[in-house]
Amino acid sequence: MKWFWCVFFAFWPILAIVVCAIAPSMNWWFPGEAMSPLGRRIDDLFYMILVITSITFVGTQLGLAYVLFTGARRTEPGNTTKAWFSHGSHELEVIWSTVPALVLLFIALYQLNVWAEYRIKDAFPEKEMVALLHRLDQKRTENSSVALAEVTARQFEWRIRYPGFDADGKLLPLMPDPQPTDLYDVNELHLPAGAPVMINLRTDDVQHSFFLPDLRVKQDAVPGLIIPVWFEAIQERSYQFLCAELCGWGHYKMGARFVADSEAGFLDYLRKLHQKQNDDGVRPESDDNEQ
Ligand SMILES: [Cu+2]
Repeated sequence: MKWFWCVFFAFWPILAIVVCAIAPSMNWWFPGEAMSPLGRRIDDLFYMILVITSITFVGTQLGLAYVLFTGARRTEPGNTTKAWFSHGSHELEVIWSTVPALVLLFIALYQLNVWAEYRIKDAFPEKEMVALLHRLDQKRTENSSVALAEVTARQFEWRIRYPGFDADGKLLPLMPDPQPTDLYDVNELHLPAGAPVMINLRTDDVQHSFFLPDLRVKQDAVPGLIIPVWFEAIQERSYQFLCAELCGWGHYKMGARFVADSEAGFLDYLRKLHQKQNDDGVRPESDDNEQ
């Protein structure tokens, strides 16, 4: 029976390692390659931590297997090795406290820059974002926001507000409060690809979470807060846009689309929204009717 338990406890870590090793080929891994430059750096951090934890895991499991099998062998009949008692080892305890502490400190310091760029507003690539707004020929004032859209989560949809156009057809900046010229859409977020873009994230009711898995962007939408979120899509295409917070019975309905357009395509999309929103549905009467 003792050999059964030895094999039993050695089997599960081996299975865990095998499952981890085949996970990428079975599609149990990331939802494809990261589609944003920051997402790639986040993946690199993930892999670095995975390597550290894998080495630790394999090491401790080998230690466990060694103790199990040698212990079981010493209870075999005919084995005269005497049991010995340990009162612990001060040196070992210092080592296994200091090494993990140093590893954690290293990870904490190593990821600081990525975290800052991702979350700290002062580290956002604001220059590049403003350059994009100039390319879009946006009418800018000194304090105008660099956000291109406001995304408001509510049970159970994503409401998107974009700035509209002035009388000359020039793109306006996004204002904190809704404007008569603003443009709206639901469950479809369009933004330019190939440059950092920022949105303002809000929620109307409970806590939701803005999640672009391909871009490795996830940010909670918290009642009462307006949270700036930036990202950069590498490719012009459509991406999954989900809610990652169980927000009520219709949580599953908050699957939406994020479409990364070319810069001209984005303006076209806004112009189409503008036309749609200003269309009263009345068609001019045809000449036949006039007669
Ligand atoms: Cu939600």
